[in-house]
Amino acid sequence: MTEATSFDAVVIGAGFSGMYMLHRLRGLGLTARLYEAGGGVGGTWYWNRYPGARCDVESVEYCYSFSEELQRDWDWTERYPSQPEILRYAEHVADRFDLRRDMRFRTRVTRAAYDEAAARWRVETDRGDRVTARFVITAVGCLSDARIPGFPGAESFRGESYHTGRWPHEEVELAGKRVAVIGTGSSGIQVIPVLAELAAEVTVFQRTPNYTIPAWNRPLQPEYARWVKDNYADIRRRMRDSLFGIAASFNTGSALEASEQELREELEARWAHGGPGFLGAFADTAVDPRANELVAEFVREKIRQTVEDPRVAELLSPRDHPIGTKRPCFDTDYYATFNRPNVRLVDVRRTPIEEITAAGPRTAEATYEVDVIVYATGYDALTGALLAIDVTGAGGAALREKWAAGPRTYLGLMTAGFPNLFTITGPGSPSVLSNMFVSIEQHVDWIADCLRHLAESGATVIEADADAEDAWMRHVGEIAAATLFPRANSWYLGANIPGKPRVFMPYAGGVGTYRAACDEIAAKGYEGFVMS
Ligand code: N01
Repeated sequence: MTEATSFDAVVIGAGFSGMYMLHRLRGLGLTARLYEAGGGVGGTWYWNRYPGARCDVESVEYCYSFSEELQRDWDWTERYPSQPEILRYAEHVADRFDLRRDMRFRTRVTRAAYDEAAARWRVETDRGDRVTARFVITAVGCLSDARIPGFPGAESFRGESYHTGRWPHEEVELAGKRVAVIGTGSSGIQVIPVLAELAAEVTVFQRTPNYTIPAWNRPLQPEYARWVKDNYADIRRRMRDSLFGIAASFNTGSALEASEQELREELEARWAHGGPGFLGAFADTAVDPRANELVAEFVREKIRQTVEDPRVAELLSPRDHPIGTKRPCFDTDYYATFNRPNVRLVDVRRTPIEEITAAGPRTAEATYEVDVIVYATGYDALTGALLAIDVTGAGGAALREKWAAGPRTYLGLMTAGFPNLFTITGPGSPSVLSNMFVSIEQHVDWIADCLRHLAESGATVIEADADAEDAWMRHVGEIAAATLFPRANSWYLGANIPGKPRVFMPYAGGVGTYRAACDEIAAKGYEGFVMS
């Protein structure tokens, strides 16, 4: 049988967004082809196999809600799900909904060009596929374009090097080895304590210290899991209406108005509970630098209490950005790891890595001889994976050019000039500021409803209106400007990628508010979109 080359929709990416999108497209009776660069489903969780990789949203909240049977049948085993368990879940979903038959793995979409005359997208892949589709839906992930800084000499290193986001599928032998870890974001903070257990020596190259809150991971108690399942409807509703898509309670009170005792009690209680709820202690920490400093200092005090060497404790203490303005980290034994005799910390803010020699990283002060280099150096976030595809819209306009000064979207769902192209959790939507499952399901459901509306109204093309997009981008910018987010050099702003425009990319108004805006726009006949 010859392969079909014409579809209603092409979906790019087999992570949790692409999988659910494919399922919804089928439910609408549409034909679809899904391309995936990796060798299996799971997206982030297919690639991020580094030791200690674990989600920091609670397992019972980091999963689909669209199928009552699925959420009843699946049993999580830990408070926070490990990467292997999340990958098993992704594979279970693919099997359960028979998704793989429309997927093509190890196939990277290289080009998507809109043919105005035909009102269809022409899609090409690195394996020579040439297909057309009415709609293209990108589900390429927000943190999927792994980046290693261009250190001179990196290729001359005679040991092994790995990026956390491209970790090998085979076991990496670490026993007895000397390991360098470059980067102390979420990935570094998760991998370092585990490497310290496995390897002979770990040298951590830190440029910017991060605030990290204990995760207090533990086995999931069966009674609690049962309670969650019995109360899912209410829990999911709370998550959808929340700021960040999680059920943890976020207080509305002010840190500045709290007495010293109230402040300490609230922070201690949230520290003891662990996880993302810590930042929900006081509402003004996100907007008021003085309130923020009270919480930041509480964390620094914890660091001083944990880390035995005061010099190391000070080096680990963040002072250059308010807490919560970079993606918060959640850890298992991160600070205590620096008390181990086989772990040392190198401050590359003071002495940057000048090159990677055959023996290992060299700073102005020393060459560090190692057997393995682990790059926990992050991603070209939110736009990298999408702009890696040569996307051209109406009139042959290139997306890379349109977004040269920063991404521009309407609701993070579409970008003007690119008809019938949808972006799941695109820039301009809450995406990375939320539990991704909540944002993914909301986007996929919104897109599916929109496609049904198009079919019912006899239209075949939908496009964001340029004025609506401008207004939305202003709104996204205003909300970010009212917070402390712009004060950090974070990947939210593209600050980690040399030359990337400094634009705060996600929508910071919360998933509940955002959902209401999307629903209202749909209810008004897709206001701000043009259909033909
Ligand atoms: O990447 P990052 P990540 N020289 O960009 C350093 C999600 N995630 O992979 O801060 C020296 O945060 C860089 O230093 P600086 C989560 O959303 C989730 O850790 O730029 N250092 C920083 O320390 C997260 O935010 C989970 O000064 C250099 C580090 O590399 C996102 O993914 C787990 C350098 C990069 O940190 C990305 O996290 C993991 C250089 N030239 C990831 N260049 C969970 O759910 C960069 N660095 C648990």
